[in-house]
Amino acid sequence: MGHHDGDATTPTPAAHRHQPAAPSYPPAPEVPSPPTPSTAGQAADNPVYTPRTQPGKGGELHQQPGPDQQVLTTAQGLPLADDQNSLTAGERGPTLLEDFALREKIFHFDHERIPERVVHARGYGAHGTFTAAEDLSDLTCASLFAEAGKQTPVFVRFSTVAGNLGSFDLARDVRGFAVKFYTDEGNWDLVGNNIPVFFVQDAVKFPDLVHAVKEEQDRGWPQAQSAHDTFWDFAGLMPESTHMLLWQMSDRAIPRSFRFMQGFGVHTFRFVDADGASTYVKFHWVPRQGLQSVVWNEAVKINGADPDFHRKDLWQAIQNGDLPEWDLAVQTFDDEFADRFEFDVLDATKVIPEEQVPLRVIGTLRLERTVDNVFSETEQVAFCTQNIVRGIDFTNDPLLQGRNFSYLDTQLKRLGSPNFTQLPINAPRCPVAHFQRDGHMQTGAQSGRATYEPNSFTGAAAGPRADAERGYRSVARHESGDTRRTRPESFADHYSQAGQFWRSQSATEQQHIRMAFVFELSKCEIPQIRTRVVANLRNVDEELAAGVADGLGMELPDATEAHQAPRHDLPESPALSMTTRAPESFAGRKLGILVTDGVEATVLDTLRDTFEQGGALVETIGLKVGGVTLADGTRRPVDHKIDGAPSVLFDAVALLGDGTGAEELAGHPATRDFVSDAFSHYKVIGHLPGARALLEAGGIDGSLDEACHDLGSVDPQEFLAACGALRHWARDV
Ligand code: HDD
Repeated sequence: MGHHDGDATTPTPAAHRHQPAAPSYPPAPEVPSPPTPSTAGQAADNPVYTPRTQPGKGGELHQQPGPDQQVLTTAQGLPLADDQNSLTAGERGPTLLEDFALREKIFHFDHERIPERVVHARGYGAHGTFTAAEDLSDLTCASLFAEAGKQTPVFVRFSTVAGNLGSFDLARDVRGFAVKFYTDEGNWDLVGNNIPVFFVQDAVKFPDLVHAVKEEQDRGWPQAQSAHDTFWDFAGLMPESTHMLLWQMSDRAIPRSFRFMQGFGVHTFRFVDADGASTYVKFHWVPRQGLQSVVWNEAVKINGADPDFHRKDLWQAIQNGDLPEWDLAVQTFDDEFADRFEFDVLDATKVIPEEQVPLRVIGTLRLERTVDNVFSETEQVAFCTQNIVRGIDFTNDPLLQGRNFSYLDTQLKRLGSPNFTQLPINAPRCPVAHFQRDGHMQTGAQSGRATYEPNSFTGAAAGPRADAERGYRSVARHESGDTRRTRPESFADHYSQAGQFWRSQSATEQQHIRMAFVFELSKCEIPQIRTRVVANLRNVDEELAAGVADGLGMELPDATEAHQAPRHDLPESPALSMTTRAPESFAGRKLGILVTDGVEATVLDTLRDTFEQGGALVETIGLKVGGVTLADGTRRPVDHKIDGAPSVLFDAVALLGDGTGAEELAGHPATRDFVSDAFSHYKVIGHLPGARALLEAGGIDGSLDEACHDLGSVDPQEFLAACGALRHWARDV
């Protein structure tokens, strides 16, 4: 007697031979036809369906179904009859191993993830163009700087450092600013940060630094935060990190957007001219949008309200055609300057103040296009500091030398094959000719018989051959000395520039730095860890150390004995303050309009038009996302429901309310937070007389100041101009 697994439907021989003609249950769901391409910004020339394996928007290879490719296939190209049901023995029977389509689909899914980056795991990228400003041949023979107006495609990836791939964007952290230039003589990767100095001087300390800042191994937290014992333990024991700590505690570590931050190559590099003569160079990215950050309390709330705040901001700006730009500027200097400069130019914990060596703008980067596929492009992009081009060379900075090993090594781990250079996002956009062969995932079928050079098979040139004239040549430099493991004395001053940075900040910036130290150290459970950091800070500035000790409620400890006595006479460097590069207008920033029933349509429309014409983004927020009923009885949808769009998501806010509509909205708890947060985050606020209930809900009706504008009497243009200022720091909150 046959055994059936709860199913009496033993297949008849006939059923073995024939698949049922009628579709099985459930049927393939009906789906709407593809959306029509949006006409906004770049999307206009980006049809939803592009032909299979045709170059994409940027020339990369794309595998997308074309309009003629309506049939779903396996990875082998086999058309599928059913993608809703596995192949089973009988209606309720076991799934068959024979189901190759099921196995292929699940097999591929099982292998979708690759290791995330050990640092800078969370990032966001975009394509753009670099345009050279001038012929730089007096300094470098790098082809991308050969003539004014020369354009080079680039891919940029911004990132946080400590957090995992799925962490939030507004962590207090350094931001990565990595740029891949696809030059006509090979790829140049300038892998920088938004802070010009680093925590440690020697690459050998990097794993320790990263272990200290990441989640603690015995508990698995905190995520994407430096505010914990192990980080501050390491920092306190490593006085060379002090300068960087000042930057990290500044508002630069909580940028408003990737678009509003500077970038730095950090190390001293070399420019090399056609004759082999070299000049030292430091690279700076200066945002044309200006510099802007958020305040800490805002950052904490943004992370809850919109953990993707930064990536969304970049995506939205580019989609709207508001293309962000950065000038690439250099500081160049010779050995004579290097010798007389107070610090060692090979020490990555030091800056060269702009007042001492001014910036020279040598080109502009513009981000123009978001990626088609975040994994293929942003995740698989492989930056390597060792990727340099003719005309650029390294220095002996020990941090840089170690990086040159680490990046190549890590790409093999992440991407799994030395052929990662063949991935479209990593492939050079110039001819490539070498005899590297085979390896996992080799995608090129390199032809010919000889796989070495010189050879007798590839013609008279026996090549491709190296070319002493056109090829890359390292700068000839004389090195000597005994092998040793010591840090040079010229790297020994760990505090003087930290003090210079501190003294160069505005009063508001200083206050934020002090508060950040207090916040972070308050999260340390071990008192000695706090004490050691404050003891180090006494070598930076007594007032800072006293303020932090006071904020922590602790006695001021004795100053740490410094290996080299700190100098307190370095002149202030205004360029170190964000205030000297503040945005000039509200362009590129976002106004949130809280709107209720009963508001005049013209008031709403004029405000929106004025801001949009001023280059700003405008979003509306109401009680219900379905919209509000305006005074003339028309319905207007809004972009957000009140609890989904707190004021932390906007640079300035307008409260457009009227009568019972305003009262109804004022009764919502999220409205109270919206208004009171906008005020306590020093934002410019516009309000209609009818919005009184909203001001009252936020508890600010009695505290209105000159940055709170009565939109009943103030012209929208004037309000727009007022919003151009960053924040109303003078506000008493
Ligand atoms: Fe690093 C990633 C920037 C020191 C080892 N680093 C990475 C990224 C940026 C930086 C922007 C992300 C690149 C991307 O978007 O894919 N790193 C810096 C800067 C440093 C620095 C500005 C100091 C001046 N890094 C540094 C040292 C080491 C590393 C000293 C190792 C000895 N960094 C790495 C890495 C990463 C990396 C492990 C992780 C993922 C990757 O490289 O591609 O190799």
